[in-house]
Amino acid sequence: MLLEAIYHQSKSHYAYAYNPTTLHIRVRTKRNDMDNVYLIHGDKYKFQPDYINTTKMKKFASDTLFDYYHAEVKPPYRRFAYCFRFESGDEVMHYNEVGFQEEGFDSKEGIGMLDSPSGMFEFPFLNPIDVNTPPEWVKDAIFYQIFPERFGNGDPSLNPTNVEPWSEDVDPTPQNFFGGDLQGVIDHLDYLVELGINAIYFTPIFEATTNHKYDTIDYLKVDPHFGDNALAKKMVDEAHKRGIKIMLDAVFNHSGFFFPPFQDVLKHGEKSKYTDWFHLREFPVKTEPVPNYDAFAFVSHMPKLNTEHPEVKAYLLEVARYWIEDIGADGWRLDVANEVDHQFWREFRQVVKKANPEAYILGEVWHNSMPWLQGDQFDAVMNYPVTNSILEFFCKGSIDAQQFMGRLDQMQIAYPKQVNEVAFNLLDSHDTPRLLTIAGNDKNRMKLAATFQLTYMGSPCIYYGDEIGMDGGQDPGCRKPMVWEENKQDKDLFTFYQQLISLRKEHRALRDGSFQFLSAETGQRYVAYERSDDKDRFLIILNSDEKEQVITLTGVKDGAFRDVVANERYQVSGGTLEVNVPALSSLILKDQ
Ligand code: ARE
Repeated sequence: MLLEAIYHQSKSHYAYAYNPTTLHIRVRTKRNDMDNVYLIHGDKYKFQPDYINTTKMKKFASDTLFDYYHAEVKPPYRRFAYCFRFESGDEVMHYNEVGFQEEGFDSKEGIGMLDSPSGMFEFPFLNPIDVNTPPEWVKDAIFYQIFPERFGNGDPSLNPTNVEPWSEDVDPTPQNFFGGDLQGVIDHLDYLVELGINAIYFTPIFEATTNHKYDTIDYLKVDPHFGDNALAKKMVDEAHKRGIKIMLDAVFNHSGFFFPPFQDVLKHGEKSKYTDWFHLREFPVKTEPVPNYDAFAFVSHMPKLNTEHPEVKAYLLEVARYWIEDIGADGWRLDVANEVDHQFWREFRQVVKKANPEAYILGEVWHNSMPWLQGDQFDAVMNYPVTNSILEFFCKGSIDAQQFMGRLDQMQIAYPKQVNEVAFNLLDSHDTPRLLTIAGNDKNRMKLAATFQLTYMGSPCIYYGDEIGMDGGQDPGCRKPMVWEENKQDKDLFTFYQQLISLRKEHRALRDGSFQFLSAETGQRYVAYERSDDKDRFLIILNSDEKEQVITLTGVKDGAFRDVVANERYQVSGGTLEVNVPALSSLILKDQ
């Protein structure tokens, strides 16, 4: 037993409230080290032998070095004291906050380390207000990301000057405009209904100079090239009528160069009443050769806002409230979320959840984000670590099945379960090359990645145009205008997405059912996993290898299954299923 590998931390992603009555407790051990792991628990004010319970923990995740065990408990008095018992061969070890010892409460020496709760780990009290409770609807959401300048041109009278022809043959550049607007989105809402998505994530729609609008001038006004606030309200209402939620982009880390307070600073220097709105280092304020004020990266036209300043805070919090309460948006995606102070986000959450308790707060953080996910700031983050694992396994072939499983399991353990249930699982975005391009233009690889994404937990997001075969490299290449000519759309891909989306919508098991790998072996290029709830059971096998594979799954619960595409019958008996899966293809089996 390798004691050095054992890890637990109370009131963290290793011990958290899943809901107002349930605690989740996790512990880490060396991979394949333990035969059994138990949680020994009781009330912290009555931690006596007769009142102590033992719950067997389940191994629920593994990565290259470690196994992770999990138990769910419902402490009757909402207070909780606990320790662990590990069994490996003849060895037995107990572990509490003080450390390790062999004897437990049943030892001949007496109740040993369990006779007093003083050495125990504790979850002191389960207070409902502290529980991270993301909105329920997000579990069912299938997002579609729209970059508004490039989705549809519904009102040419709003076109910027020198607008390019709406054609995928014209290269998008950092500067050019194609004329997309909000009317263009309204005009195509029925297309999105046909595809099946039920939520839209918009990159910024507020007044700004650039085509991407991340350089805000006025946070309370729709960009005049996109329409006006009344049209935004109409778009939200039209979307809601069709069962589609709307999430907007909050760019609160920085403003644009032409944000009036920043212009005031440029004009009046030290005398400006807005000097504290930014992080200015010296006067006069200079943009060249590098800005002498804090900015997004080194981008001079994006001065960083001082979100600790009461006036800045009041202004931005009113923005946060306005678009949710008055316009009816259902959520905020927070740009450069990890560079804004935590206190600002805490107050932001209060304002947004007051305006609409069901609003979704999604942080743009590309890394492990636990400090923002404790229930007082974000509901979830853009899940780029999962994105990268999916792309590396299915599109690039740079990791094997076992590494893939380990990487995904690491994200399972990294966050509380309720966060993973609403994690924003994208495969590409306006900041990355398109999925088809990452897949080396191999549609089969793209389909495998999308199949995994749409049968995995979390909220999948499809970047506009992926569903009809659009390609494109890194920004700005990934921002071509949407292809609307039917003869140029890849209909096969559209139908593929449509069918998968509808399968996910029909079966809750594919959304927040349990997820269990059945096969993810070292050196292999295929994976198999089971998704199930009390109604349905799916066995999904994805072969990312260039060769056909004969795959034998063992330890599967017996039953009759049908292939959801070809409708062929499969039987699991004696816990075994043998299937032939052609190169670069998938098999989705549903129980009968
Ligand atoms: C423009 C050019 C780029 C050029 C850049 C810098 O297009 O080619 O590299 O300028 O000069 C917006 C526009 C971009 C624009 C940018 C600056 O959409 O087109 O780029 O403004 O004018 C990090 C941040 C993350 C950020 C990404 C891009 O942490 O917040 O970089 N994403 C958001 C939005 C962007 C937006 C901005 C921020 C600014 O989604 O669209 O850009 O408002 C690693 C790091 C991450 C890093 C990630 C990507 O994993 O860990 O921190 O994200 O790579 O680089």
